[in-house]
Amino acid sequence: MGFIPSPLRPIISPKPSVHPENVHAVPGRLFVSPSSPGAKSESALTRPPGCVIKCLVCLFISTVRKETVAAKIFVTRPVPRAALDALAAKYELEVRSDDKPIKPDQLASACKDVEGLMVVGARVTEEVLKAAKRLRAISNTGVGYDNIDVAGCTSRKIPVTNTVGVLEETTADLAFGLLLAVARRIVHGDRYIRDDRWHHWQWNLLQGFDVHHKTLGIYGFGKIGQAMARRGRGFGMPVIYHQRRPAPAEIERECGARFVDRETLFRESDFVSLHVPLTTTTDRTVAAKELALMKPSAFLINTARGDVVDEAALIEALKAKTIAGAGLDVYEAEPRINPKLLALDNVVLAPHLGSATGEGRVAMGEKVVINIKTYADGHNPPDRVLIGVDV
Ligand code: 8YV
Repeated sequence: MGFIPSPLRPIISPKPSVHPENVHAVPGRLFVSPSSPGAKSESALTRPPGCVIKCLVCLFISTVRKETVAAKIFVTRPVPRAALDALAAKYELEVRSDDKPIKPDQLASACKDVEGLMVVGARVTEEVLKAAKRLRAISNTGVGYDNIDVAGCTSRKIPVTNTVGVLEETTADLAFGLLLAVARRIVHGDRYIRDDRWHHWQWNLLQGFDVHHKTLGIYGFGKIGQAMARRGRGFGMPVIYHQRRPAPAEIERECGARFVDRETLFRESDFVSLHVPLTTTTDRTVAAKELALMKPSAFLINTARGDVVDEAALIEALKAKTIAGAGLDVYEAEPRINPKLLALDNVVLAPHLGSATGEGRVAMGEKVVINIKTYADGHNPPDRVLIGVDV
């Protein structure tokens, strides 16, 4: 199916291109219109694929009225320029220039007359969906989509996409980095030097734990878990994993990983790395019981979601040294960090940096563009999130 015109937002003569030179520098909102007068009218953003007759009528009406029509997309934060340019060539964009979370009521009011929503670190709640009467598609910039009321979107026939396939290796890099940092006390060492406390080499100075050839346990063996397994293999680590069902044999072979039951994973691993999505079943799935199964010399690494772990139980385990330490990138109430965590010496903390590389961000932006354009062109977007499907 070709493009489908929008009956919703006629723009009689598109404004000239207003490409953001530097979206971070623009106060308030930045409005970007389709960049060329020939910009195609859009699209399935205004109607789900299949409404051919209605759309042909719309095409007729808009042709007769000699109007160029563009779907409007709201972008919740500044994203890489290339992605904005690509979208601005076809759609009317409104880009929020503030790189901070947007409040639900502000998002609700920003979404009132948009057909597309590019979500960057924002929550899409029922309040937002209720207000966004024209919304036809949501593209989430991230793999996890627990920030979006997918059930509410599904009941309104609003497809949701994520950015699968571009940030798994990047996130696994950070997970393995946290693992090394906490086991080998790299952050402690850095602090030690900066505090001007290093005056001579010492046998006992900042002794950590070996990583190589230790058992790596992966909880959640999706693409990030698999990328983590490959890193472990490079360090000569036996890799075990758990998820609801074993992965296909060829994936196990390629990652050198062995399926074990949940209890074995916590009991036998020297490092447990969490890679499950946050769902109602994984909410606080790592609690006192699981932590009690772990060896006193074992470490917990969490780059998944803070709510996957019962943080109070983790703090207790770290305090009592029933586990050796933790490397965390995500938190129950982020960006607020429990002060008890800050007081602990056996934990390395990162501020949700899993996908935070220049290359990663550009790739995420490209993915969003592909998803929006594919859907707008009347096809199923490649990264469509399906409700009830486990990652
Ligand atoms: C995102 C993430 O950058 O992809 C994910 O699931 O956690 C992050 O890397 C973040 O969610 C903002 O969209």
